[in-house]
Amino acid sequence: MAAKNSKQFDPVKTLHEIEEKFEMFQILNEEGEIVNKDADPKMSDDELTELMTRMVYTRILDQRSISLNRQGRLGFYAPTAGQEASQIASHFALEKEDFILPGYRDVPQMIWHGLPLSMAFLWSRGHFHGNAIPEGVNVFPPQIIIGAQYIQAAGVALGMQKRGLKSVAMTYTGDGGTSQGDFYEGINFAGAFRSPAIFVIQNNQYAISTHRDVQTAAKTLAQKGIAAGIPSILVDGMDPLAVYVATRDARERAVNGEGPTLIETYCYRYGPHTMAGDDPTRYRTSETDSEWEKRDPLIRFRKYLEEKGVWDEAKEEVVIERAKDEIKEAIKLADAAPKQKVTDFIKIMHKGDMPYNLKEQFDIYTEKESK
Ligand SMILES: Cc1ncc(C[n+]2csc(CCOP(=O)(O)OP(=O)(O)O)c2C)c(N)n1
Repeated sequence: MAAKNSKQFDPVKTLHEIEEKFEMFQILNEEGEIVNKDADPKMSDDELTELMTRMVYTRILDQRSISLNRQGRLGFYAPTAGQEASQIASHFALEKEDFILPGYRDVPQMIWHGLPLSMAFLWSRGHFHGNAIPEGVNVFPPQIIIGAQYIQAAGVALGMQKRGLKSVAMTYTGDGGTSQGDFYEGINFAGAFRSPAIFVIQNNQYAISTHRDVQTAAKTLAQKGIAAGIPSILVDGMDPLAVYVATRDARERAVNGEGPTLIETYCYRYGPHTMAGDDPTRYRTSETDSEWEKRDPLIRFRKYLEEKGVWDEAKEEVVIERAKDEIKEAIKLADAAPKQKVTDFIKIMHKGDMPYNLKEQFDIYTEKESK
């Protein structure tokens, strides 16, 4: 028979009490109504318009990227539709001097942080020019190793802290990423140093085909931050206003020396995991898909903005056309990039005298490429 818990401490009760505290933070409901007036960020009409513009643009970019991939004109691509509030509204709270450490699905945030779209396309094609991030664009190349960016973000944030900068390092992973050791090491390190990091978990509920519920016994992913001693919040990841406010507040705390924050955005990806061939109908039902589509961040934000009189169909059409034109231009630029050569790759990766074995390969490729 299990021993009785002492009167002073009941670990089961403590667990339940902590888990119950993680209520979903929401400001804008599915109908586009403000349901949490106290938390309304009261953004200006221009800010609201800009945020909607970026989300619409990003949805078009997703649609075009999927077509370009199918035509063989893009390489690796991880669809983003459904995650616009989690991605774009969190980024909207950042400043240019902040650093982003993205995962492979976070290309939109990189673009809104200043990465030229043509470079994102080159990255997708595996062209090394896509990783030569321009000076002043504070983004890391998208991380493929699940969770690794969490440790790197803790390091970047510590560097900022040591330099006395008033900026933050923000990183993103998925629900699956929170099962990795790197996730725990990253949040623990940032917590211990109270460094200015913002850790976002985009909980789209699936790590490829594996549901979040079989990855962890934790009721929420946000509560994982508590063990690291850092403020943590569960947010409706389909609500751009709630995601924006959670990130804005996290940034404010970070630059005021109050340390890191963990944000779980509860959301959904409409498309497949990547364009490499997984079939979501094998692990999700069309009923669940349509339930989530009703919570769409663009639909609720559009309703809210139309009601306020700051958005209409004509405005949206202008954004859609602009996005299509810019995507066309960016693909042309990517097509015009010089073919990558092994010798260039070696030159970029190696500074100074080459060891003999590398030199041997360099000479072989110099010869091959001259033909
Ligand atoms: C360390 C590591 N293990 C496994 C993989 C293979 N892998 C690629 S994506 C993925 C699922 C990640 O899911 P999640 O973190 O929820 O992010 P999402 O793709 O949903 O955005 C896995 C296991 C990898 N890239 N890196």
